Amino acid sequence: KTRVSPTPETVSESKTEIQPPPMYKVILLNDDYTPMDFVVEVLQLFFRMDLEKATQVMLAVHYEGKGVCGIYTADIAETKVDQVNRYARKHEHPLLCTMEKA
Ligand code: TYC
Repeated sequence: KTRVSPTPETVSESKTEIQPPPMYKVILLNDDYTPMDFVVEVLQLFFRMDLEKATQVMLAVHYEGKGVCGIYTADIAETKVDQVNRYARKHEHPLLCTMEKA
């Protein structure tokens, strides 16, 4: 028999089971010391941007103070933040990466 409307159970499930996960913006902060080339390299390495897009995002951060590198689920965003901050420290640059709820 063909159903023409959802049962109450289906309506309830659609509310409790198919909500998208919370998303987080990964943010890059400007500073006075990290070389522009290094920031472009980071954006290419960890956010899969091409040279043109990475340069555009780096300059936006440089002039506006901060910028969004990408939007991810909590686990992926945390991993990106950690990778960028570790990579910056390894190369002795003060570059800071953080996240906030989208
Ligand atoms: N402001 C830095 C400079 O003039 C460049 C820079 C851009 C640093 C973006 C950090 O997130 C950053 N060398």
